[in-house]
Amino acid sequence: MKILITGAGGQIGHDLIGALIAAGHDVTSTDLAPRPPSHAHAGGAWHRLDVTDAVAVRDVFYEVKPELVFHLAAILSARGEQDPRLAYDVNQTGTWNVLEACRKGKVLRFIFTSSIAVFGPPPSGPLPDPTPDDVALHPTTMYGVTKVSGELLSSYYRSRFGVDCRGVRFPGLISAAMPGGGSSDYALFMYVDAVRKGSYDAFARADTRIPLMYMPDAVRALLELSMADKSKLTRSIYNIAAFSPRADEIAASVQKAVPGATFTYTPDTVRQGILDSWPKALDDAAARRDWGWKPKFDLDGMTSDLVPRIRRMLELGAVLSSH
Ligand code: AKB
Repeated sequence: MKILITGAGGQIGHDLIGALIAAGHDVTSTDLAPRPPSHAHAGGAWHRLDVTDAVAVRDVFYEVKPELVFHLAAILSARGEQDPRLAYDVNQTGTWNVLEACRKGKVLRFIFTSSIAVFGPPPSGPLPDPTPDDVALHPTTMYGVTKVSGELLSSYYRSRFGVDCRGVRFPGLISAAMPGGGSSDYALFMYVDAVRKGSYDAFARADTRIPLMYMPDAVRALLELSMADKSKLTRSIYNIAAFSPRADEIAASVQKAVPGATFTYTPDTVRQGILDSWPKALDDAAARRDWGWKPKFDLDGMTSDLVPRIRRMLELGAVLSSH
């Protein structure tokens, strides 16, 4: 299948490109930035593309003629609060531009990557735990606001124009790749800094608990949803879940693989506020029922697979800043 990915230079693109190419697809990756060295192995074509530029988006779609689009381009929650205007432009206008290009280019299927950031505490009290697909959405960040809008636009383009739009609400994602401006990044840096420094001062409290997922499961979810039988799908956007550890439970898991690693907790007001507004766990019953979603990795399974990969990544000289 001819596939185009937006925002391919980020953490998800790093693993998604390789998985799609391994499955035999013809992949064109696009991003504002040139192909990063960390993605050099992935293969396929690479186009520079600013999703806020409607003409550029239209031209790339005209040239590539994709049948399936994975729309990953986004400014994440923490960075979005530093620059809400940029988050609005990339996430809102960018999604509009890509959906318009899908409509005009007769793209068969569009995959939207939403997030737990669409949720926020309702005025009536805390979110249900676990949080189901259908609750009133009260996001607290510009990232969350634009993800809600992207979900609604996806449903609109599906019913109004027949573009087969589907999507998942991702938990915080963890992998041996550069994260970019997320509030859930503390979880990855518990691994990275434990390996490279033997200690990590987390920007979240020890009792912080949000849904998390290991990247191989996240990429598999995208592949499975994108290939699922349309007649089985009862909705366009699905919660998906894996595990929901407290930060100090992640620390205990890391310590099994990196003995002696120590952790301290110095919450950052803005990012802690964002983390506290998110669900503690997600109910993903609809995804399990409709397209057979099931995660393979639990926390300790992820830890044993991830730590050697982080060691390799650091040996290869990746530069990651913890804050
Ligand atoms: C973020 O922290 O902003 C993202 C997300 C949970 O969507 N990783």
